[in-house]
Amino acid sequence: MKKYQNLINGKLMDSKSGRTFENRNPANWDEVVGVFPKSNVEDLNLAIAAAKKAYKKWRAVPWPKRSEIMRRVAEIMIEKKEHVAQIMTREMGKVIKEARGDMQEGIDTALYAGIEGRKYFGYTLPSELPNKSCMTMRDPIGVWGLITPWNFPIAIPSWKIFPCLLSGNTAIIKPATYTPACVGELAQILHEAGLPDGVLNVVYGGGSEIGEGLLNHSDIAGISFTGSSDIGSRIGEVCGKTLKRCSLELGGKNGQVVLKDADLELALEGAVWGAFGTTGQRCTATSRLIVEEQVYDKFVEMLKARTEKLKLGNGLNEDVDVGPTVSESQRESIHSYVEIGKKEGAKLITGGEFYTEGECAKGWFYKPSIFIDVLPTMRIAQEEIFGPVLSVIKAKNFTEAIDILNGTIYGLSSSIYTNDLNCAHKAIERAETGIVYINAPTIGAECHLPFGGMKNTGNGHREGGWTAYEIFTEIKTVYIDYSGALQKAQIDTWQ
Ligand code: UN1
Repeated sequence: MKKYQNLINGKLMDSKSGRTFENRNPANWDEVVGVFPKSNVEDLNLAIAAAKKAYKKWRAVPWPKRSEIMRRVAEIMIEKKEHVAQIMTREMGKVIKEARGDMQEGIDTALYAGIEGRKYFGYTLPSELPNKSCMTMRDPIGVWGLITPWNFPIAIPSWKIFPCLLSGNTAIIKPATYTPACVGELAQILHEAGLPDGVLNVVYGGGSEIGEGLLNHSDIAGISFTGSSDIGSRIGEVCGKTLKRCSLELGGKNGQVVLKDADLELALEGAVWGAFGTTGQRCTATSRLIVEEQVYDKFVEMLKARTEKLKLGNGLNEDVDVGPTVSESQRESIHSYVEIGKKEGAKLITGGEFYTEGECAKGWFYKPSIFIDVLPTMRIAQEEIFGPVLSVIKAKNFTEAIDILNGTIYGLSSSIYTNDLNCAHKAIERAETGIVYINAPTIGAECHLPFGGMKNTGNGHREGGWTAYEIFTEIKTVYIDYSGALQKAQIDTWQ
């Protein structure tokens, strides 16, 4: 068990409140992973003041120099990959292979930031008037509040921290209370890499105190949040009122479509990985499987058999496929959806209960669960469950499958398995999701491409790639008049 402290202005410190909280291993609730300060508004105000002070100097550091720090971050993350991956598995349960992948996504994002600082260009444009030039450049925005979830404890903080800081902003990060240790390790890496004091501050604590505090503080220029649509909508409301920049990455109800001509073995591997990888706790997880009727019965049979082979257990064991859910309350919430599904008349063909074999009795394990004969209107086909529950829906044909795919309030990720080129292209055109996969599962986005969703999944921003830098910067338009005379746009003519 390790004691973590807030990081404010480059110094590690306890909360002024004197309060602490623990986080525990969801695979073995007896194990305390770390103890963290339960911060209050006084801590937060100190952090915001430090970030405000650091901003002036940091924004003046040339982009390529800021970029060099990010490259160094990547190097240290590579050295510490296994160490942090082990902490991650212990603090939120994902299996060790996936924890390494999560860390790798952070490394890739840092490497991307390590070159982006040398190539972040604007536009140059001609002027309507002679002896005048025009261009655009990008400015940082100020002090950001970064509020991150527990399901990708390194990757998602990395998506926010690196572009935010590389753009010349400073920030306060409030990590999820289930996964504070990973962010603590990441902040330490940033400081080892030479990040100046106050540029990134870590304040641990709950959403109602620290999240709300960030949201309502007049010195915070922007909020970047990943989490539920309910909280996101509240954040958007306050940011709208106070005119803060706001980027929201919210819920999903992602569907995988399997058409009659698909390679069923391939579609099967995709469905099992998409639905039960990370114990279904990804915003990109496959939550609905939409299967064309000609192959429905066969595919359901294959799916049940394959799912029942998955090995549950402590994610630190290399041969385990599915780890625990993150907490007791998360498991309860997942189970309540299974009860809802049964009441709605869907047919549960496997799972639907806690898994308590041997050592697993000490953790929050839930059996991978499949409902078949689900109707698109049922709650289990509409609401985000965030757990290992897959709803299988039968579709008459391609057109109906795409209608079902699009028939939710969310629009993050979708997947279509087919060997018919025309269907693949039609699906790409019609899918109302920010990410579309052809012959690949709904999970597995790469850090150099835009990541985000349509409809209630967000508010139009895209993390990842170059688009993340659009979130964290303002465009500045510059006109340079070298005529030596007053030239009036729209009034003077060139003749
Ligand atoms: C998330 O689920 O919140 O595409 C992020 C994926 C990962 C990121 C998921 N690279 O599944």
